Amino acid sequence: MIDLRSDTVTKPSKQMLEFITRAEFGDDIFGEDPTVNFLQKKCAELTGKQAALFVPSGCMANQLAIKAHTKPGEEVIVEFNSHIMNYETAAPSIISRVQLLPIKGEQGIMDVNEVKKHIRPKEYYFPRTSLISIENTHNRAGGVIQPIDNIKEITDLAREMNIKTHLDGARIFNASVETGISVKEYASYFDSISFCFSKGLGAPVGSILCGDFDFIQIAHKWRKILGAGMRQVGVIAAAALYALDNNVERLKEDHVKAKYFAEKISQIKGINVDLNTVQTNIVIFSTSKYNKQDFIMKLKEKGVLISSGSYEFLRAVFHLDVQMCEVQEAIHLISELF
Ligand code: TLP
Repeated sequence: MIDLRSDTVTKPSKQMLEFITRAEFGDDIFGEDPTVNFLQKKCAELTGKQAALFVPSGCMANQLAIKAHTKPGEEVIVEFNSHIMNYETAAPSIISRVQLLPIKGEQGIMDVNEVKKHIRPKEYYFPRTSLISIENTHNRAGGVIQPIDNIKEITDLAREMNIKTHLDGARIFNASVETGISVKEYASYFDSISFCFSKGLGAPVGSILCGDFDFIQIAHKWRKILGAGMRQVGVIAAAALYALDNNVERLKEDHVKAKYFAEKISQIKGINVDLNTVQTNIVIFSTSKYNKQDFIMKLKEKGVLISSGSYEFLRAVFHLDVQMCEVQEAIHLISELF
């Protein structure tokens, strides 16, 4: 099977598994896992933040950020198609008891004036806007990179209005290798940043949340409350370290595969792709010939797995477990359906 459903499907490589066997472990509830401590320190340095917290998933990282930045009854501005808005089971309403205010962006990119319009005035009957979150790269928009000037404008506005900012940087390394802007620079505009080891970086599990000491202290407590205090978790932190040391630069190869795939399928009559959105490792496309689920099924029968993106869109994601020859094979098999 050629699995293009997500970059989360990657399996740990032999070298990664060997690296894990050489790592040292301890009980992280006592703060004694040297591998976790090293990973957290490394990520804090990498993002230029005071501290970092290793968590099981990107969802947990985002939810801990919302919890630590807000109080119940407040409001969080997110983009309409963001992961937090769509794929996190309305967790902000459960865990943080806050309301999300979605703003429709252009390809996932919010306009600063729209954001400004939606910041609540101080009248007592409004909720307080306490957090703005930006997703970079933007998953549902097709791996779109948030322009740095736009990030600066929105985060400057937030600071002026005393509003915290969070970067859902699940795929921030994809943005960074493509633009040459360091993760530290991207992070510098935000109060907190999360990113995932379990996506294009190829680790089996894990994400990290970075921010200042007080913020991470609250997140740490809430990680425990949510039952994700982990013990000899250096086992997976080691995989994350291996991923950081070995799998960042190669993300560019996934972008080449995605762009090649998008270019080729855009030439098939009956397939629509907006090539402008294909900036990193995700391709969002649609077809007028098939209904979405039928297309996914037919392609599966041929040996290619893709997923359903948002609404009418289909999604193919490129990662380290899909080789260029498999990309070509997938294009060939798709073209046979037309
Ligand atoms: N995205 C997954 C699915 O949930 C859609 C995927 O296959 O792309 N932020 C962003 C921008 C994400 O894309 C994801 C996962 C997360 C957060 C959550 O990460 P996990 O799955 O580790 O909780």
